Amino acid sequence: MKHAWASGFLLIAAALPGGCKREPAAASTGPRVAITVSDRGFQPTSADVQAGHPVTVVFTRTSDNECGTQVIFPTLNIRRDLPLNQPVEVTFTPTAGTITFTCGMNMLRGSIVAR
Ligand SMILES: [Cu+2]
Repeated sequence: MKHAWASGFLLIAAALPGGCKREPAAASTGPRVAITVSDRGFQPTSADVQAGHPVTVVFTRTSDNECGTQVIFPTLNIRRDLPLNQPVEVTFTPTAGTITFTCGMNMLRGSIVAR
C-alpha cells in the first residue's frame, strides 16, 4: 500500500511560541496553527494549544496525492475538503486532551494537544 509508511509516523511535538500573551485585536478566533499536507503527511504532526480557548487550524494541501484531499476531526464531527494550495480554516475550542485529525482515509494522522 502506498501509504503504509504513515503507520510508523512519530508524533513530533511542535510547541507554539507566545504562551499566554494576548494577541492583537485582529485575532478574534485565537491563535492560528498552520499545518501543511504534503507527500510526507501532516506537518507538523502535532501542535500544542491552550484548552478552553478558540484555536484556528489552517490546513494547506501542497501535494497532488489523493490521500490529503480531506481532513477529518473524528471526535469533533468535522470533515473538510482540502483543495490544492488553498488554506482551509478549522476553528474550534478544545477541551484538555489530545484531539486527533486524519486524512479522509484515516491513514495520515496528526493531533492538537490542548493543555
Ligand atoms: Cu489517506
